[in-house]
Amino acid sequence: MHEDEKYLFDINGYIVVRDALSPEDVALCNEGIDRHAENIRERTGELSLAGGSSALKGETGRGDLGGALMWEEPYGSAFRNMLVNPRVVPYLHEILGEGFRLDHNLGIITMRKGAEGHTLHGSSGPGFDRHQYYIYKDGKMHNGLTVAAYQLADINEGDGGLCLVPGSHKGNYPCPTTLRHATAHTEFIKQITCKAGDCIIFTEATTHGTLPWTADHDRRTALFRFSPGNLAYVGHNWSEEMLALMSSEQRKVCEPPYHSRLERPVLEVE
Ligand SMILES: O=C(O)CCC(=O)C(=O)O
Repeated sequence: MHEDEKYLFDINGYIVVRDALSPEDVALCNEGIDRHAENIRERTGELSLAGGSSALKGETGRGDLGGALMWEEPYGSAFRNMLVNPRVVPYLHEILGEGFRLDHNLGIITMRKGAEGHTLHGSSGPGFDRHQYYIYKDGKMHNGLTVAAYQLADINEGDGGLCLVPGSHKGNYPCPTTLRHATAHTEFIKQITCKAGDCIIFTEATTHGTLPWTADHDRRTALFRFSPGNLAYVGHNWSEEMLALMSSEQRKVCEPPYHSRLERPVLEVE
């Protein structure tokens, strides 16, 4: 991670890694999603994420699709490879430290035109969240739960999708409800524009959410949540069935949380 990028992550709480996936990878992932599209669950009714906000409401819910790490070939591999993507790993080594681990199961987000947004959330102030945090100490940053969101479709200005409040990972006071609902202070909310193949990395401490989707094409994002090697947010173990599909490098990212001095395996990507 270049010094300029460290500076930008430190002040903003996020960074975009361009061209993390090739156009061929993006096409393969989209083909896999098309083949599993009947399993997309749109979050309507009680599962709505818009929190009653007039600014975030939509005609339908955000789509969630799970299970991609175990899909049939060649689709499962296309997603499993993202765990050890050589463009992205050096950023995760700097942000989370060597030995970082997959914390949540992979979630694919889909949004079709008219899909509602998601209230803004994040874990900076008030109070310290031991699982999701941003600290700068001893000349380096330390992060808890961190997202690597691979974009599988372009996101243009005004399309909606992921939004962040840059700098909010250092917040101390409670985030106003009106900002969480995107009904006030909207000049501080930044929609992140991207090309398919880019990867947005952000700390969960940064206030973030989703703006309603307005584009004619669907949004598609593969969202990985990673923790430092000593930490777990979600308390579950990966199934033997899933681990059997992983390469030895990919399995290093699926280790449980424990101290790095206990011979924790580390990815070789620099
Ligand atoms: O990418 C997005 O739309 C935000 C996702 C998110 O924050 C969440 O699902 O908790």
